[in-house]
Amino acid sequence: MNKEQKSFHGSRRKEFSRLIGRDSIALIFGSTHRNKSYDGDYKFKQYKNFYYLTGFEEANSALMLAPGGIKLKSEKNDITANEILFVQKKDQMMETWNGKRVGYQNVKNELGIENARENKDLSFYLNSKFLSRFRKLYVNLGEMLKLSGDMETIITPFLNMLNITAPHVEIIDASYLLGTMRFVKTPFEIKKIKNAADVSTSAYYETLNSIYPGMNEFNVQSVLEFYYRFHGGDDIAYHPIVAAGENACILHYQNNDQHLENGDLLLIDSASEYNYYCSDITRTFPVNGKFTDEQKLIYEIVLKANKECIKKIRPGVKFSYINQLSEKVLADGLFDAGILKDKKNIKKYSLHGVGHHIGLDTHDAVPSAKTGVSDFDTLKEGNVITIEPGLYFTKNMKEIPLKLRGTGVRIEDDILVTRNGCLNLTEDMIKEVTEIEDAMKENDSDL
Ligand SMILES: [Mn+2]
Repeated sequence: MNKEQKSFHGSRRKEFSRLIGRDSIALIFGSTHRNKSYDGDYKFKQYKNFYYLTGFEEANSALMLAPGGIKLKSEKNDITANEILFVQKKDQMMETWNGKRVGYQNVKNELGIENARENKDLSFYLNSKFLSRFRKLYVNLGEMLKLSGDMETIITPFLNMLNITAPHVEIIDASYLLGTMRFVKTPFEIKKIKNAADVSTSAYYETLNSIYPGMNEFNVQSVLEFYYRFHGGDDIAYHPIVAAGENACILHYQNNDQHLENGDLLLIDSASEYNYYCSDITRTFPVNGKFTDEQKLIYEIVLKANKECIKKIRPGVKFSYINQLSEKVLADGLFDAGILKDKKNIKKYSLHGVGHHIGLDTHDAVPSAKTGVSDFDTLKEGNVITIEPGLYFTKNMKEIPLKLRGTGVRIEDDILVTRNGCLNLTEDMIKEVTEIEDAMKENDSDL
């Protein structure tokens, strides 16, 4: 791990320790392998909060933070420790099959975390006698309950004795507090999100040139994902939506297995992850390279909402205001076009909110503005959010002009809130009607 990354994760541990205070202890578990079927597992993915604090990608690990210090037995003298990483034991055979393990002796050097032990030593601390010395225990409880294998074995006695421990130490899920930290991104994180956005952007351009009527949604998906990986993206940020025609009206459409019909629009909501950070992009293209007049009308209304919202983003502005603004632009646009008779009905066609925070998670695990806690509704420098207005008309909406039924349009960008305004991290992504039509002119089905 390079110095910059060590310093980022170190600063997160320091800040989290400061927030929980000297009379608290925190235990943040990393993820374990998850079985897919028989003896096959899903590709391993670290828990994002654990990654945030450590940058460590091995399974079966846990981080203990004790801002007030705990005594740790050492080979020579006992030492006072503020941070301990529990990791897998070195094991020649396991490493031959599944890859290298860092080993606790190398943690300080590799990761910059002061102390480390084997994960089985965690048992010594997971009991009432030890934990009762603290006023609060912060643990990623929701994730802890999903641990499997060796880690599940290690935590089971703790869970069984929870009724003995809990009256003495207040047990708190750490996710909320970590979410308050993740709300504002550091320059290190912004670079990663920008990287993810750049990988996605390149892939969209390469894919745009190979869309034509008759191909399948999964053809488009595969070209995109080929280029994510080709450009160094290490995972998809979320299951992609590649939805032609009316499929675009299913917000979390999963199957991506229908043919692209001449004259339909194709909605693509797909993006790459990069070093655990997500981007989130949606574009809507005409399958045959040219928008119909009706499609163009709807597309321009959504594009206007997208742009008007982005224009307003700066520190101090409320996310809920941006949401209202998006609805207003969409409602006004449809009303002026004679499609919407009563602006109050806009939600029937706009369906979802204008955006969300992105970061380690695509829908970033930060406190929700919707709870009405104004701190998290007011945008701050370092927030990264999506702006993704959309309009959706299903085939059974009899009140909508026939030519528009079976159409969904969404345009989504990733926006960094800067000191004086904002920066569109996906500004290189094509989104004007004429640009899209020009870029798709050369497409043909000989590919
Ligand atoms: Mn999104």
